[in-house]
Amino acid sequence: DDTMQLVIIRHGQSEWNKLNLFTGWTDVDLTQEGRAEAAAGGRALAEAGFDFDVCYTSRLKRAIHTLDIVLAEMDREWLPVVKTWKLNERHYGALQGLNKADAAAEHGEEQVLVWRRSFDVRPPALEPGDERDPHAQDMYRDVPADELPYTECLKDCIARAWPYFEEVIRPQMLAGKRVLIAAHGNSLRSLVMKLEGLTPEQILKVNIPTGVPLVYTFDRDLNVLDKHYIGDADAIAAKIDAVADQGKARG
Ligand code: DG2
Repeated sequence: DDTMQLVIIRHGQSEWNKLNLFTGWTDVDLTQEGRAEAAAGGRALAEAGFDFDVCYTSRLKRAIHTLDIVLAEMDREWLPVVKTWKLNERHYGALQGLNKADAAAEHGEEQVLVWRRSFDVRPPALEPGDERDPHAQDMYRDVPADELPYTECLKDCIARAWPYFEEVIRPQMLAGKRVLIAAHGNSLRSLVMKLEGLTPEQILKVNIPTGVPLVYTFDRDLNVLDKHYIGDADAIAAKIDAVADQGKARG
């Protein structure tokens, strides 16, 4: 077989997804519903006959725990897992902790759409020394200070996530390894944009549902031959719409 497969999955619902807060690099855990979504995703992969050789995730616990749950459902806890900050969620800057619907009521839905989905407009940055500053966190103490962000647009997220994919993950795929990536809405949109060759206008409309495996099949040159979510189409469409609607003002 001359094709290569890649499965990507966004973490299940997090505590801040549930509260509808901009999350970014805030290290919140999964909710009970999020753990159930991850388990359902793992069961669906096992039932569809998927298997993996190596897994990648971010340094954030909502993605790590999702991967743990998926692998447990597949009886594959023993697989190698690489945790990298390069697959962290896009840093949401000073928006982290704000409610998305409140932000839409205050600044307008258009502005919130720009913050959430524009390709190259950065959200307002954290001030150095802010308690949310990743430079002050143990979990990034090995990362060169000038690589750690105070805010990121999608373009910035691509600038770290895509080279990681090209230099670390793609060679594994070319060597015949079956790869699973558990990450985040925007770090996965970064990969999707590059894998599918989307324009900024096209990626603007892409929303990734929580806890649903997305399967890509490629030829050896990484051209996409097939792409499909595993699960009930209507339920997945509803989840995608719910993500898009998080930036609407209430009522
Ligand atoms: C969400 C994505 O990230 O939010 O940072 O708030 O995937 O880790 O829950 P995730 C966040 P949107 O860009 O969809 O608002």
